[in-house]
Amino acid sequence: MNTKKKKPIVGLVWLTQSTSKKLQRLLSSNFHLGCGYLQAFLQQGNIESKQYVLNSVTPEEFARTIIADGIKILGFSCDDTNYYAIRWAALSVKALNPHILIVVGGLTATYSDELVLRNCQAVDICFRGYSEINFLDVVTTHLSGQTWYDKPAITYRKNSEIVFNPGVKKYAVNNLDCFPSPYLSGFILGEAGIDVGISTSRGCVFHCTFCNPTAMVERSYAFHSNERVLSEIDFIDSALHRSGMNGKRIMLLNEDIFAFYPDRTKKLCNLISENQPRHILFGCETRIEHLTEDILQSMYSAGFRLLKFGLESGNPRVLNLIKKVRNLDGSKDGYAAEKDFLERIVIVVRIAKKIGFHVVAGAIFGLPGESLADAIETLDFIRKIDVDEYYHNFLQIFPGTEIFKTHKKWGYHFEVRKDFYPTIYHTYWPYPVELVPTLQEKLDHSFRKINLPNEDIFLPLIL
Ligand code: B12
Ligand code: SF4
Repeated sequence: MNTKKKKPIVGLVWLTQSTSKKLQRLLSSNFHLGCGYLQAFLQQGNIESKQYVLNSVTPEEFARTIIADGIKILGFSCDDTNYYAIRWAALSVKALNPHILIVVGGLTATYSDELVLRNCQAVDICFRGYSEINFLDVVTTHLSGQTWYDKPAITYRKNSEIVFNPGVKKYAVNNLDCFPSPYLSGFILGEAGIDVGISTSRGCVFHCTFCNPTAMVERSYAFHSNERVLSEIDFIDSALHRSGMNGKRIMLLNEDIFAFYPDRTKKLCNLISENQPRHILFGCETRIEHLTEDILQSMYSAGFRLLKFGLESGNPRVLNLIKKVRNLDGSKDGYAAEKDFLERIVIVVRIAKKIGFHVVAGAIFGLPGESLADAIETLDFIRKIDVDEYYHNFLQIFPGTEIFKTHKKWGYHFEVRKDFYPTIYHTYWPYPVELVPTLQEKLDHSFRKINLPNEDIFLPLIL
């Protein structure tokens, strides 16, 4: 039997925001869960791939590494904050070898496909949506010397025209296990799992007008099986144990609404409790309004300590305008559902804190229909519910969202930034959001040490 490992033919890169000054043009990258999923699926088609983890290299050094490795197809995971760096890297690679096929995937490739292809001649294809199946299809077709022009859910340049091939973005519900695990397939090291995190589900069924991940899957939701989740946790925990790690750290679940389906949450948490990991505690982002004491207890017993939720606003009218709670006009019933949502938040935060969770709320300012007074009402609400920490963002309008289409009606203005740095789009808000004060005492501090009874935990980077 020939046990020699084949050389990778596909390279995947997730460039992280550079900490260097813009003009230094240095590239760094890290393991990316989505790229790990792509690798694991490529392996099923006998395609070898490599994920590049880099630290402050120049685009030219990066390009030389790619060429030296003999990579034939190079894929970048693209969000609005790393596109400028992808352009440096892609142009450098094409300058050394114009025959390497360069593709981008992820949210920005999905929604800013035309903009990316017009702006950067070095990018050949944008993959739209979750891409395991489509990527393998294009890769095998390309490597066999055939044309991929008719493949679904891609956008590409043909001569000077941009061609948009329609395609299904949804995946079969409850069938996420058809995508093999990046960990169990050996593409992300077990020890790295504590920083990279795992994903037990994909998608979200809500209609928040500012959110593009939910639009990417047409508001559907799918799970991995409990068995698969337990195997990944065990794999990561064993690797941490072998590495000699002491104590426990929080690992984040990389999904939008982990605890949304109570029966599933409870069952999964009970199974984790039966076989407690030695080194892993969990943090998740989720909607919390439906959580009961019973479910929160199950989560805590399983090792969940960090509970993060998007409040967005403490004002019922604004909550209705952004469709956080429902996709109906709330003015007809005096915003009853939104008021109920806020009341539930008060109750659930109280219970979660009593149980021992570290509770973090996220707010967004500059929301449609919001005034400075409404923003201050949100801060008052956050103070009232007494979360452990909060963070706030100013609304950034992303393509693919409802607000991207209706922004003029609400008095927003946005532009594509010159040089696309540090993000592609910049939003200008209808009121001066910089006047929104901060609750200094409750600011979110990534990596801050938190004190939980009998435990000593460092929070990982939180979104
Ligand atoms: C986990 C996560 C992180 C982790 C990443 C951990 C890791 N190492 O993998 C951490 C915490 C580090 C992180 C950081 C940031 N994140 Co983040 N993150 C997420 C989150 C919650 C889940 C992503 C995930 O793992 N999904 C599961 C995997 C399987 O799916 P996936 O990554 O989408 O990949 C699939 C497809 O997109 C596609 N695909 C992706 N890449 C590629 C590449 C190729 C070549 C192809 C063909 C296909 C393809 O195929 C993949 C497999 O199906 C998303 C929310 C979301 N639902 O997407 C936000 C999200 C992507 N993050 C976001 C942001 C803003 C950030 C930060 C900029 C935050 C900040 N201010 O610092 C940073 C910096 C990112 C950077 N480039 O430096 C935004 C992006 C907004 C936008 N529209 O661009 C999101 C959507 C959250 C939000 N709702 O605002 N993030
Ligand atoms: S903001 Fe959260 S709840 Fe709203 S649609 Fe996006 S993922 Fe779903």
